[in-house]
Formats: sequence, structure tokens, C-alpha cells
Amino acid sequence: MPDGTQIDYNGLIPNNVGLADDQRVRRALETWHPGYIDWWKQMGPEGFQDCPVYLRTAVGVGAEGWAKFDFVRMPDYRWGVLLAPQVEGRTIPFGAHKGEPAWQEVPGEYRAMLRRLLVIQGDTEPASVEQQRHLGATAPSLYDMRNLFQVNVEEGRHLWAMVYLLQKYFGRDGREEAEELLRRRSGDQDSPRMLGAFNERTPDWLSFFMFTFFTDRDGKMQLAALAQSGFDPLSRTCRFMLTEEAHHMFVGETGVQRVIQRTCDAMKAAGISDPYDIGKVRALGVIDLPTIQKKANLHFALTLDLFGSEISTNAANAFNAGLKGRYREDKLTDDHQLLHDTYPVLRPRDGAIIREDVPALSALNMRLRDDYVEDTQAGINRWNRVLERSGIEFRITLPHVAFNRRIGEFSRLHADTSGRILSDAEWSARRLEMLPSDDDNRFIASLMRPSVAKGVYANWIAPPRHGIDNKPGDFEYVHIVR
Ligand code: BYC
Ligand code: FE
Ligand code: FE
Repeated sequence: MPDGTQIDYNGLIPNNVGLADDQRVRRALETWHPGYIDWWKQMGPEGFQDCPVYLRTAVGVGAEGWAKFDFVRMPDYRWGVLLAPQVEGRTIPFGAHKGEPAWQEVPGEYRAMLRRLLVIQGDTEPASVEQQRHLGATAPSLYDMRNLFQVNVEEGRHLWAMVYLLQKYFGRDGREEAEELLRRRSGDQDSPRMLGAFNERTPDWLSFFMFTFFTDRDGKMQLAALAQSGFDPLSRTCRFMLTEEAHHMFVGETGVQRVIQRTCDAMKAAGISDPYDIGKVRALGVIDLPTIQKKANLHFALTLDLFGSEISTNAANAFNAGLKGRYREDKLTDDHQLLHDTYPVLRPRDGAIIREDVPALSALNMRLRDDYVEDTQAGINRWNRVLERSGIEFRITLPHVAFNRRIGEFSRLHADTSGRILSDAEWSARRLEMLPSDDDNRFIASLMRPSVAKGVYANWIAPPRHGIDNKPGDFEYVHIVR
């Protein structure tokens, strides 16, 4: 039932892609499965593998009611292969093949390019699980612990999503790539994950919330661009992944929001109005607002690097080929080929940052990054409403896109958060005004004590407004078994 909305749960691998009748791919995936479980047990959430966790599992791919909630031990989670329903008569929406029927098989001339996109996408998913594997031990509540594990199992499923495409459409090469995806390790010297941000540490829960807010949102943007793909199985895969991604961003946005809320509440209760009175605020056992800003600066810059260079022939080629579109390509009203258009790109020139029109095809990474910044700003505005309501004179802002970059136009210069270009000496002197210092990190680490009694939250974070699946405040989302 290749385009069914019902999921077949009978085999080892839940799916709606007809694996029961596709012996070759089913065998390949079943052969890969034990290695995946080994990886999960070794590199997945540390210390809680035997605990029943209140998780959602996909039971359909339609818009309504696709999830079912139940207690599951994570290694028993039913990781499946789920594609959004096939759209009858879909055509390639952009690029040189615009208007031709969408590909149901890999177009031979673009095989290598497509494989690279799948592998890069696939590589990020297990990387994030690896980065977050120590966090269970310091969860600020059972609610948060459950959300962490939910994100983790879904990132695991996103790996399955890419591995299915590799196994089904790339034969032997695909099988080799699938093995490699289990072999690389986040932060490993010899065999790191492919993209920069996925080799950074996620040492504390504020980092986790920032990561899901900023970096999972890159996931959303990239998946949205790939969901437009003329390679139909990729489009359908990404469309379903996006429905899961929404929860990851919810976890990040509300996580940081609750940290801000708690800080404001504690400051008000103690009669502190100056957010820069850091010693006094920290003495309350909450995270001061300037440090929250520094963490946001760090994660924003790391995530901007994931968009690649502003000017990129890879991006132009992927668009021309019809493999990777723009954000909401289907809502845009130009010719979807961009051969004659330009797009403004920010670049350094003679000690200043200028805006320059370049051929639109070459600027697609920049464009997606612009869409990302806009989407991110909307979330920041929602954080700031907490500050407004509290009457505290502080607002979270996004740093300039030139700040602290390692990829692209700005990687060879230093700029402050307002985009002023700095000398090396100025940068060294001012760096820690803008980025978390060891001292800041030590302070945050000192707050990371587990809080695992039902309905109890660590002092540095406010409780959520609603439970998951409408559960009451004291719901035991994770049954801790030792
Ligand atoms: N780190 O033309 P360029 C997610 C390399 S997140 C290291 O500038 P291109 C998730 C690049 O590979 C979404 N290397 O860039 C979130 C190339 O190397 P080669 C993940 C980098 O190719 C949270 C060279 O520099 N999905 O899902 O247009 C939790 C020149 O490349 C980096 C995707 O990214 C970097 N940051 O764009 C869980 C979608 N940036 O090939 C999951 C698929 C660039 O010359 N990927 N390089 O050796 C793509 O579309 C593109 O590969 C990129 C880069 C947008 C990443
Ligand atoms: Fe993902
Ligand atoms: Fe995600």
C-alpha cells in the first residue's frame, strides 16, 4: 500500500511503504536494524534505557490524529518508515525540469548529488542524539525528561527515514552509507559527524533548549526545502518529518521561555530590577538574562553555519536539478527557475559589510538563511513577551549574522553582535561579553541537578502551562527504574 495513510505494524519495521511486499529492501533494513539498536543502546540516552517513558508513536500519516501516546521503553520504540501520502500527478516544482512528472526513481544524472543530500541530512539526526545523551541525568523534571527522550526517539526515526531512501534507491552504495551513519560519532577526532554544529557539546539543559530552538529550526528549514524536491520519495519523507519537527521546536521555544519566566519571577520576588546585577540574580539560583542572551548568541551563530556559504554552486546545482527547492517554493510566484533573477547577499568589503546583488541561483543558501532568521525572530519575539509582561527592562535580540561565524563570507573576520567588524585584539578583549565564559558555563552546570519527583520542577525553570497529551501537572511521564 505505497500511498496508504495506514501504517503496517505487523513486521519488524512499521511502515506505510509496502515493505511486506518488498523483500529486498525489507531484508536490507532488517539487516541494518541490529546495528541501529546497538548504536541506540551505546550512544542513545544514557541511564534510562529500561525506564518506561510516555512517548508518542506515529500510527498514521494523515493530518488528523496521527499519534498515539503510551509508556514504552526506548529500545522497544517502534521506529518506522513513514512517508506522507503520494500526491497524484505531482510535477517537479522548480529548476531545469520544472513541470515534468516528479521522479519516482533516482534520476541517474543526479544520483551523486542526491546521495550527498540524503547522507548529510541523515548524519545530523543520530548526531543530535549523541550530543544529548547525558542530559537525562540532570533533567529539571519528568516532563522535561520525557520531552528530551521524545525528541531523541524521533531523531532516531529521522535517521531511519534517510536510511530507507538510501537502502531503497541506492543499492550497495546506500547500504554502505547506512553503515557509515552508524559509525561516525559526534565530536570524534577521527570520525566526526559531517556538519560543524553537530560536533559541539550540549552540556546542559539551557543548551538543549537553545539547540532545539535554533538548530532543530535549521532542520525545519532544510526539510522544508527538501520537501519541495522533484524526487518524490524524498519530498514525501520530509513532509512527514516536518510534522514531528514542530514538537522539537515547541520543546526549545517553551523551554527557554520557561527559563526566562522563572528568572523574571525570582527577580521580582526578590525586588531586583537590574538584570545586570548578575551576582544577586545568580544567588537566587536562576539563570541571569545576560547569560541567556550569550547562549542564544552562541547557538544562533553555530546554526547559521549550517546553511553553508552564502554563495554556493552546490545550492545552485541542487535547485537546477530539481532536488532541493526554496522555503515554501509552492507558495512563491516567480518562474521557479531563477535564471535571470538576482538576490541581495551580505558580504564584507573594505572593512564594512555591504549588500550586493548576485545571481539568485547562487544565493539560495543565503535566501534560506534569511527565511530562517525571520522564523527565528518570531520565536524570539514570543520570548520577549514574557519580559514585557514582567516589566523587566531587558530584551533578547538576535546577533548580527556576521557574528562568530566559521562558514561563509564572515568566517575570516571578527564582528561583534551588532555587526561591527573588530580587530583580533578587540575580539579577544570583547569575546566573552558576547559568548558564554567558562564561569558562565560553570554557573549553569551548578544548577543542573535532577528533579524527578512527580510534578516538581528545578528552581531555575517554571513549570509548563499544559501537560503533554493533556496530562495533569503531577503526571509521572517517566517511571524511573534503577
Ligand atoms: N560544516 O556550497 P557550500 C537537522 C561544506 S539540521 C561543515 O558552502 P552547500 C537537525 C559543504 O559540505 C538540517 N562543512 O554549502 C537539526 C561543502 O563540502 P564539499 C540538516 C560544511 O553544500 C537538529 C563545502 O563546505 N540537513 O536536520 O550548498 C537535530 C562547500 O559547501 C558546512 C541539511 O543540511 C558546515 N556547517 O550547503 C537533528 C540538508 N557548511 O561537499 C537534525 C542537506 C558547508 O565541497 N544539506 N560545508 O566537501 C545541504 O543542503 C547542504 O549540504 C548544506 C551545505 C546546506 C549543509
Ligand atoms: Fe530530525
Ligand atoms: Fe528535530
